[in-house]
Amino acid sequence: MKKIKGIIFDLDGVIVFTDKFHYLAWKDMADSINTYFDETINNRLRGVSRMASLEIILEKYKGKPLSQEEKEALAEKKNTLYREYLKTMTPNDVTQEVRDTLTELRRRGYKLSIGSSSKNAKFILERVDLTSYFDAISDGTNITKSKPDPEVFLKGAEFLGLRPEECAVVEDAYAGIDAAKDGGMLGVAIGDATNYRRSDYCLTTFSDLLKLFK
Ligand code: B16
Ligand code: MG
Repeated sequence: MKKIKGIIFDLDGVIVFTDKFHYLAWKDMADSINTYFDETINNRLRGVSRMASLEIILEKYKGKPLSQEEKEALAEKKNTLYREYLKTMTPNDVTQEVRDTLTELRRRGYKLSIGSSSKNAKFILERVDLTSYFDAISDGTNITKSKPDPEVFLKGAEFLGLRPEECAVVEDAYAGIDAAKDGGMLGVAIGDATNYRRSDYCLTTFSDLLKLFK
């Protein structure tokens, strides 16, 4: 654990919980094209990019074939509604435990980055007043390949000026742990990802990070 100098955090499912907003916005979009969508399908969208999420939802679509333009319009429609929900977020949507843990990790000398598939990551961080807690932000706006590709975390490491093997990734999604491991980083799991065999360490609660990174 000594060589770890930077910690890269997934956003949705680790720092904030916007699953319910994703669900409501995708549900609205799916209803508009008479397509079945439920919470189980929503769980498969964790860490997956917007367009890849749409393709998963369209597995249940039975209408006429959709052009790329129509698909992009559907994704845009979902995102517009999703951002309306995001506007209801406030600093109270981040726990004191998360704030204190991030502050203490930084005090201990670790460099911190976000590593999120979301193109809305910076907007969310502003809403919950968390931008200043991080040294770098790698998100859906600076990548061409989504998790499980390691790109978002490799960029995060690069933004921190560190090598991949000097970084740990904190993730809630299997696709995120795959991305971390395939990128040569330590995979620290919380939530859903604690059931995944590729995870190196499992957290019961966010502040367990302070036991892991002394
Ligand atoms: P957007 P993360 C991911 O964020 C979400 O888990 C996933 O459900 C979403 O589809 C993806 O971001 C893209 O989000 O539509 O806002 O660009 O977990 O990687 O922080
Ligand atoms: Mg996540």
